[in-house]
Amino acid sequence: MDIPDYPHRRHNPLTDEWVKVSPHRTKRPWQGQQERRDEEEIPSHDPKCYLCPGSSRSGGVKNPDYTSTFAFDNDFPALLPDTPAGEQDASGPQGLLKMRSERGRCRVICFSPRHNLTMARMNSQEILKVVQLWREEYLTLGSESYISHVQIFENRGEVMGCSNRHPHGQIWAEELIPDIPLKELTQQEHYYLQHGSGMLEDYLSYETEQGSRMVYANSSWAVVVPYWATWPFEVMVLPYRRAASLAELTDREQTELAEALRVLCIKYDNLFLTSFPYSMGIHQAATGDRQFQGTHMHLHYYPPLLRSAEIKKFMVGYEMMAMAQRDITPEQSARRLAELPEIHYTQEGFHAD
Ligand code: H2U
Ligand code: ZN
Repeated sequence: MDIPDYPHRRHNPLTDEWVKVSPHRTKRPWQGQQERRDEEEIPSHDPKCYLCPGSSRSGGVKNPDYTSTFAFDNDFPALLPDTPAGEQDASGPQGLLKMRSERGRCRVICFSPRHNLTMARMNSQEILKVVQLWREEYLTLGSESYISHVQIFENRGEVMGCSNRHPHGQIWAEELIPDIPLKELTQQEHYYLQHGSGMLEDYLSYETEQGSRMVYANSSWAVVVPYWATWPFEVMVLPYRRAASLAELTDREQTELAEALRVLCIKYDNLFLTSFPYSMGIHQAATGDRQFQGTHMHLHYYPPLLRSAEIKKFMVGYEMMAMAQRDITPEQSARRLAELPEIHYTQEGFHAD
């Protein structure tokens, strides 16, 4: 019996959760002609956009006339640096109800002064500036004594609830390590203590040799559809060397990360000939006293699209109540992404097969 052809579940060793795979439900999920969706003309500068150079933001602060990247404190931060410390001893029956105050800082980072760009249409040099900014922000925020974790993320596209199309991301730096990174750091440390090597290092060696889930690689980075991927076209971007954080990346690794992200974002746009939505997040070393062994930094990309620019995978019903589920297998997704051209569909020289 060939398990991958039948309904099965796969284990995610980073989170210790399972995902259900139902490959029989979609033999050919990408059959049918794609409609090329040319974006309506979007200006490179929008005076009404609060992220554009020279614009006024809520609260009246004016953005500088920045020419590359730009970071600022979020005007509507979810966390505040000066919240008084406090832990309310568990109350309620058997101490069931717990509460803690939490301090932190929220930042917004603009990837480019150009309102109508996305990473898929930025060049490697421009993307490198974003990588360098992520790294600086991680170092600066992480060096604050009370900050234990720096979450860098990007929420792209209207279907993801992104409020503004200007290319940007966010950073939430906080006192306590959030649940998902904490789980991944703990799982990696357990593996390291048990085996004496990094979980993702070993995993990547296996994937490189095995090949069926590789999307792209250069000499420092790989883009892989994880064996345990949940979202239809989810990928993980990770360095071959077990760098714990952006802080540890060499110049060459930073340059090659920019190139890997450029190619990935182009492939994503080419998949459904649309500006591809996703949530991206960087998982890396915690920045507080508690350090975890075996940490291998990586980026997760979770795109919601399933079959076209309009047809999206919903994580509802069974997924909300029981566990994650997917139809198309990670191997099918990886093959599809790997075969896509590295020239953007709006550029001359693009050929869809
Ligand atoms: P999203 O599009 O990913 O939601 O990010 C936009 C962020 O920008 C959001 O967190 C902030 C919002 O709080 N913002 C400002 O900091 N200043 C503004 O003038 C408007 C929006
Ligand atoms: Zn703008």
